[in-house]
Amino acid sequence: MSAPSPTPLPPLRIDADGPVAHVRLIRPDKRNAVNVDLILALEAAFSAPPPGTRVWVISGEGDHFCAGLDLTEARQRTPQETFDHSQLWRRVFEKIQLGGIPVVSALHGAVVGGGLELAASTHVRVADETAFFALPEGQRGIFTGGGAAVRVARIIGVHRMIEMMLTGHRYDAREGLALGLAHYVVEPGKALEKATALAEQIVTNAQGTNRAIVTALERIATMPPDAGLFTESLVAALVESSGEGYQRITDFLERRVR
Ligand code: 1HE
Repeated sequence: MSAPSPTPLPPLRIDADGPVAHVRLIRPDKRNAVNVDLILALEAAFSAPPPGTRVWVISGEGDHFCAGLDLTEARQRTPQETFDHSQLWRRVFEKIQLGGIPVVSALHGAVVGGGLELAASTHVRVADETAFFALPEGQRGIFTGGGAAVRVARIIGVHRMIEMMLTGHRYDAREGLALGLAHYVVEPGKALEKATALAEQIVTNAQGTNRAIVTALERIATMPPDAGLFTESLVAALVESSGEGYQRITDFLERRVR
C-alpha cells in the first residue's frame, strides 16, 4: 500500500488580534506564485475578514512577495478556461481594492506579473530595498489577466506599462517609489514593520471616512467630471452626517483632540 500523500499546507495565514489583520502568502518554495488554491484562499479571507478588522496588512513569506501567476497551472488552458481564470482574479482583486477595508501591502523581492497586480489592488504599498517590479508576461507568452491593464496602467501610465512589458524592464524599489508603485521604501526586512505602523495609524481615522476613501475615490476617478463631482457630494453627505463625524468635529472644536 502506498503511503498517504501529505496534506497540503494552507497557502495563507491570517493573524488577527485587534483591528489590524495580517494576511501572509505562504508558498515560499514557489516564491508565493498564485495558484488556484491561493487565489481562492485570498477570496475567502477578504470576503470574511476576522471580526473587528478595520485594516488589512498583506505580505509574503520567504525572499519574495509574489512571483505572479503559478505558471504550472497556465500551460494548457483553453481560451474559455483562461478567460474564467482571469475573471476569478478580477473578482478577488476587486474585493481587495473595493471591499471597504484599507489594505496596506509589505513588498520585498519579486513583485512581478500577478504579484504586481495583487500589490496594485492594495491601497498603501510599502517596499523594502530588495523589492523589484516587473511584468514578464511577454517573456512567458501570456498577457496580464489580474487587472494590470487597468490598475498598473493607471499608476504608471499606459505608455510606461507598454515599455515595461515590451522590454522586460525591472524597476527597483526606488524607481518604483518614483513611479508610484510603492509609496514608501524602507531598509531590507523592515517593510512589514512599516506597513503595520501605517495600518495602526489608519485605524485611528473615522471608519466611515476610510470606507469612503477606499470605495469611492477609485470609482470617482473613472467617472466623467460632472458625475464624479456629484458622487463626491453624495459621499461627503453620507460620511459627514454620521454620528462619528459630528463627534470628531466637536472634539476638535472643543480642543479635546489636536
Ligand atoms: C514558480 C513561479 C511561478 C517561481 N509559477 N512556479 N511570473 C513569472 O514569470 C516569474 C517567474 N519567477 C521568477 O522569475 C523567479 O522565480 C523569481 C525572480 C520570482 C525568484 O527567483 P529565485 O531564483 O529565487 O527562484 P527560482 O529558483 O526561479 O524558483 C524557485 C521555485 O519556484 C522553482 O520551483 P522548483 O520546483 O524548481 O523549486 C520555480 O519553478 C518556482 N516558481 N516562480 C510557478 N510564477 C492572471 S495573469 C498574471 C500573469 C503573470 O503573473 S505572468 C508572470 C509569471
